[in-house]
Amino acid sequence: MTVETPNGFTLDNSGRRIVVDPVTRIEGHMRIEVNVDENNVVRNAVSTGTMWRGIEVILKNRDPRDAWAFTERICGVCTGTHALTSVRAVENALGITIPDNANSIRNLMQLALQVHDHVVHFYHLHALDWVDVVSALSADPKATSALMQSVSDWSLSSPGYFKDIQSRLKKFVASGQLGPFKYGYWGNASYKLPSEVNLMAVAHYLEALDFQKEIVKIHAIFGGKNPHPNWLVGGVPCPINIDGTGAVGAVNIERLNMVASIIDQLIEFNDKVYIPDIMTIGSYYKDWLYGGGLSAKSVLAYGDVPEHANDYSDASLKLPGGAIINGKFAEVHPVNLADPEQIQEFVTHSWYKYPDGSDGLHPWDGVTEPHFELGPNAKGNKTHIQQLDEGAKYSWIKAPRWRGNAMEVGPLARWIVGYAQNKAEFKDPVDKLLKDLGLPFSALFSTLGRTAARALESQWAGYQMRHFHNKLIANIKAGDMSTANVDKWKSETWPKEVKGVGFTEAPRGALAHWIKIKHCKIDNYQCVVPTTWNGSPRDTAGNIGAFEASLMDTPMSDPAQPLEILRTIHSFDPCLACSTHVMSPDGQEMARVQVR
Ligand code: NFE
Ligand code: MG
Repeated sequence: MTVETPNGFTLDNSGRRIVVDPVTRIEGHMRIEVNVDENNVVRNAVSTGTMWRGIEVILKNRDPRDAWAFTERICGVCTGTHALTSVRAVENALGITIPDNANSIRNLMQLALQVHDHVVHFYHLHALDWVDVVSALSADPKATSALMQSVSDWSLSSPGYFKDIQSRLKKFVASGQLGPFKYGYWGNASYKLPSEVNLMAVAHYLEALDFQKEIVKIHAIFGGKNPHPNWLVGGVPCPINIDGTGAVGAVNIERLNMVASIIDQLIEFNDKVYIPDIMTIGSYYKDWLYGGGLSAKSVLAYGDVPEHANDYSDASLKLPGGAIINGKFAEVHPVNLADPEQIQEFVTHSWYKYPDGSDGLHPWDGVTEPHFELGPNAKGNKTHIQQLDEGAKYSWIKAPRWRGNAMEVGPLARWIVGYAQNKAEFKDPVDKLLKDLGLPFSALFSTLGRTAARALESQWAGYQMRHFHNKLIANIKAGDMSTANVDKWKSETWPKEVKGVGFTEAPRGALAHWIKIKHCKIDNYQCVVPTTWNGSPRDTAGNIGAFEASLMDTPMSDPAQPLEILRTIHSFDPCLACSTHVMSPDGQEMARVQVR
């Protein structure tokens, strides 16, 4: 049957159905189903979150000042970002301000997360969709060294170094215990890199694995630990004690110098490894420009990284906010999260129930009531679902919409918004990257574009970290040691009923929490997270979500090896732990790949 969606896609579910479950190298549990035509081109796509957690429900009646610690446990990957969003929501509700130092430290922590998450995503969750590890075994280490030295002056580039890496890889393969490399589709025709590029990328996979643990020390310095650093309503929970005396764990000059050194290292890694790898690998996949989906139509960002403490206006936010709909890039709409007309969540195709008569609900009035049922056309039984029924409820992810539109969020969305607003710091690197690769502007709206935007953002974030570190030092030198305002901590001063919203740009995209406080307790708490936007199922009107849209019209070289599906879905860096935050009670049996 063929269906036209309101957001401009033609869905045809008459061809062969292919099920990928679970999708691996992501956080959480997800399943993708597609129908392919006789040429193995995707003509219908169904994306579903297969777990339920219920954090929003757990928060009811708790102290709003504790909400950050619960919401932070939504995820250990985008660690800290839910806590930051939560303290901002409570501060917004209660009119609490934070000191300048706290703003710089929060930005340093959030930007450190961006770099850590983007580096780990590219090398450890996504690169193997493009890089054939087995092919690296046949590379010439000398030629690999020459290649590396032609693209970067990174110090780890000698023939001996690559020979060593290759020997380690050979031993690993000979042991038969392939670990994370076990289920790759090695040798698939969609892998296009010469052996030397594969070996270079494998070396960087290992280097990034080592390096990522350095980045998170920034969280440990300011927040006590990682994952799940500590946060505080009204500031940050770390005193500054510059001469090293006083409180145990206080931030002193030695710690601040360590942060500066990690920032220098991550800037160098971005400049000399991550960006050159994107350019080198990208140059072999210039023809693979699928997966654009909603990016060319409707993108959304809330903005983040305030230059000035307590100023969340567009003028202060260094990451841009705005909404673009139906490909009209000349018009970037302002986003108001408090406006019930703008953001609504739909559950027509999600395993939840709304009170009678309601359709889309604004998060302040949001309801999280699980309601698992399979549609009449789902095939299989309760323990082994062979096929979901996308005409009915089919996901634990709700369907958020901006003015009724399905939106893509994430690094690419942010960079498109910045580009559309003519901001040089976003426009120039995109133009340069496209020019260097010899690609047209339209190439940005693709799986590759999404992956490249993330790398550009990692680079951008490193320089912003240097800026906020300098700002922090200057402020301390000027005599300001304050890191928290606790003047409004006395709940007797709070209004009886009040509500607030806090937002951030998490690594995967726009994130907001809405809170309603009644008699000093949480009355309602709703999180709408990046993967809820991107991984959303159909809504009441029939609009498909960003993951689903991105898979449409993609040709597959071998549907029994759904590498193309993984490439595109991984380019969003999905996190189902975040998006469902709320498993099938029966626990569905998980097949790796089923092709019928
Ligand atoms: Ni669990 Fe998260 C991010 C949030 S979800 S990773 O980034 O918020 O998409
Ligand atoms: Mg939610």
